[in-house]
Amino acid sequence: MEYFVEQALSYTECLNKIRTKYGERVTILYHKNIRIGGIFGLFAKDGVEITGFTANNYAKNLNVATPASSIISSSEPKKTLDFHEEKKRLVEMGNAVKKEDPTLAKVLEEMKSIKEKLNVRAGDSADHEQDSHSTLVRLREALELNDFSQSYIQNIIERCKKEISLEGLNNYDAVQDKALEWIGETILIYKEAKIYKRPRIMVLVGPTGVGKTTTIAKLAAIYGIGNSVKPPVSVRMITIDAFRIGAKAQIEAYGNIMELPVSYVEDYDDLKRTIAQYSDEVDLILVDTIGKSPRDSAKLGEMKQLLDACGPHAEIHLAVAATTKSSDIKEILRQFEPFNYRSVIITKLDETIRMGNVISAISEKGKLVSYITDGQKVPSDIQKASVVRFLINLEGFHVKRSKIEERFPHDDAEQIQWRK
Ligand SMILES: Nc1nc2c(ncn2[C@@H]2O[C@H](COP(=O)(O)OP(=O)(O)OP(=O)(O)O)[C@@H](O)[C@H]2O)c(=O)[nH]1
Ligand SMILES: [Mg+2]
Repeated sequence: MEYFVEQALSYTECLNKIRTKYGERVTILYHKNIRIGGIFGLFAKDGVEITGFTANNYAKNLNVATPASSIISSSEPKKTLDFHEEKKRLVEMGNAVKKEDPTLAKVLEEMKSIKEKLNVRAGDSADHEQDSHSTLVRLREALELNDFSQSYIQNIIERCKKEISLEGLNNYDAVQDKALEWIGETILIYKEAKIYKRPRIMVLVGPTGVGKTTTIAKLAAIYGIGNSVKPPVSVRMITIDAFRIGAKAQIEAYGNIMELPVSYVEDYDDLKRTIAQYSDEVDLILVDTIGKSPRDSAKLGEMKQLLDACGPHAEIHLAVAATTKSSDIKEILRQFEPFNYRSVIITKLDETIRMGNVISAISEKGKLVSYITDGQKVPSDIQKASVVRFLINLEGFHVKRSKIEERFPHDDAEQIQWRK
């Protein structure tokens, strides 16, 4: 097969030229009117250009008659077409095009890539259309207002695009309700065991000044005083923070108010001995620690070794202030990982109206939240963490409380029984 492009002053003249040059069995692809001759665009005449290919090889290879409409003339008899034969030959022909006419093959490749690009653009523009939908723009703004991390926001937006139709996006309230539900699903709540091996040991670790000691005092009160669903249990407080000025006085003051003894320990052996001594007489031991910078891994390592004295059943909980930046919270969650903490206690919720930073970090790291504290008052400013509490605090969201409570029921009856 050979492609040709021939020009002449008329169509008939061009056809005759082609017949003379290539014979009768040629296939015409297309013709167009052109200007022929002249110098610098002057004196040119109207003419015709015909593009086609010689059909001899094609017909010979196929062993069938080339369609009459495109062949100028054919003297050979037509043969019956076998389907499989033809398929095979068409494939061969395609390969022949590639081999014999690299220019045509290149043009085909080029067309293919343009087609692909057009398809991608079509996809892009549909995506863009959804992205710029007023509901998603508004939702993104509401999430940003609450300090959610960009990756968290992106996940919510992508989920909206995937799970809500374009028509559905027109209903902002419904989309917002869905988004709230999805946010709620990412908040994992720590569930207390129903039965603990006595004594239950709770240790609080965390960065400096987040409210560990205050929270220890609040916990001591919750468990020591008890409430309508939880009978009081016998509590002791231990601190390994007795040497900093004021630290001892602070926890001692709480101990005195609640009439709960406080012990001071210096090292591993001391801690082990004190716990062993309390084991027979108390239900709950609360251990307060010295705040550590998450960047000081040497000091964190030392404290980890000391806390090993609490034994394998001790529950370590990490206290983090709600006022911390999302990226810093993630770093804290990571640096305290060697302590194998069971939950995160979010403190100082009263000091911020934005909780997206906390929600993003804990959910992206898959951590459970046990308590939230929202004030300096001991013991009242502490609550068991609940999804509802996080969601109703969100700024710029119209939260239907009853709907949220129904979706994320809070287990008020959660009660701790002590195994003697
Ligand atoms: N607003 C507010 N302040 C709190 C909360 N919890 C603790 N605080 C205050 O935060 C300050 C530090 O509290 P601490 O309990 O001493 O903090 P800490 O983590 O033990 O500090 P270090 O032992 O120095 O690491 C105190 O002034 C507390 O009254 C809270 O939930 N909200
Ligand atoms: Mg302290």
